[in-house]
Amino acid sequence: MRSSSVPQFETPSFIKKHPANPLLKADMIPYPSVLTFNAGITKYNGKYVMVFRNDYNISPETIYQRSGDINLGLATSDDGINWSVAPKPCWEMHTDEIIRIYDPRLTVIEGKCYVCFAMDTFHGLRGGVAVTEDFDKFEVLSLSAPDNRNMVLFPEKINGRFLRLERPLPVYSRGVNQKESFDLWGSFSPDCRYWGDTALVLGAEKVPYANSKIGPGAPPIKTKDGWLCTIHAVYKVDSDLPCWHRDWRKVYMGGLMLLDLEDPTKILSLAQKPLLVPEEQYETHGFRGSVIFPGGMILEDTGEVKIYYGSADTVECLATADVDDLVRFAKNEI
Ligand code: BMA
Repeated sequence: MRSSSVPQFETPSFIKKHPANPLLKADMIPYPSVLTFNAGITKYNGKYVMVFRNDYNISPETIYQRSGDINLGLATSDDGINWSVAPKPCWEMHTDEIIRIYDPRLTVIEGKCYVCFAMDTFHGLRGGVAVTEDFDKFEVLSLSAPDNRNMVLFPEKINGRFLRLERPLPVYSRGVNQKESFDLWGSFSPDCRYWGDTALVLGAEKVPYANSKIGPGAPPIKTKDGWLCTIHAVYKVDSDLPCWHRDWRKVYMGGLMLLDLEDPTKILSLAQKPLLVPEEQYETHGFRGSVIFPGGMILEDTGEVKIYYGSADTVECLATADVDDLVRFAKNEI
């Protein structure tokens, strides 16, 4: 929800929000489903593949307490626009310690599909990396210490090592007014199991359209000018309500930056304006109004880039743009 205290951000005109939006919604899911959003999308074995977050077992009374169950659903497509949903969810984790996994991100590296995911546990939020070859069996390779999540993997190794972007949530070390000012970090790994050489990539204070936390968006795509990398950025509208409160007021926007090809923990350029702003009805109204959460980005041979995003924590949507426009926008040339 917008208020007069929110600066009037707008999506740049070279971005086209797809007329078929939302591409995925609960009534397309052949098993219990209330919210279907924050999907990871990639191309794998000639098809578009989507693994989406499916919230179920929630009622209007409990929905705002985030107390429902979540499984991950699978959908495939020949064109990236029309999706067929598999008859059953593909993955769910629930144990005495694990509450749920959610917000998958897909990256194909050397023929295998890696899935980054967030995990709520009774002892904190963890970020996980798993690998699959059939979207039926998932091998968990690593789980972070709490609190961390929003992980995304680069689609190729950097100097022989995997690189992931991530968003730790350091609360204890932040002052009261800053306690949601979380930043975007990067870590390297030889095998996706052991992570290190962790470096700060982007501090939230550097993002002009965020006054709160930021985090990685979709797995980056490679261009000749650098790695194009989306982020999510949060603008808080004067309210002290916790984010799970029914009357919370935060705007989640998509942003864009260009990272160095040799060392992607270095930013070449950060777009000073947001890339995706919630404006359409399906973005401003839903379980959480005014949320755009990018999770998938595909560069087509034509130069078109498909950017998939969770919308209002309720449905999954698509925006498209030309790769050259995206690069120019990241460089603040348009
Ligand atoms: C983040 C995560 C996402 C969600 C977003 C907006 O903190 O919980 O899953 O889409 O908030 O509610």
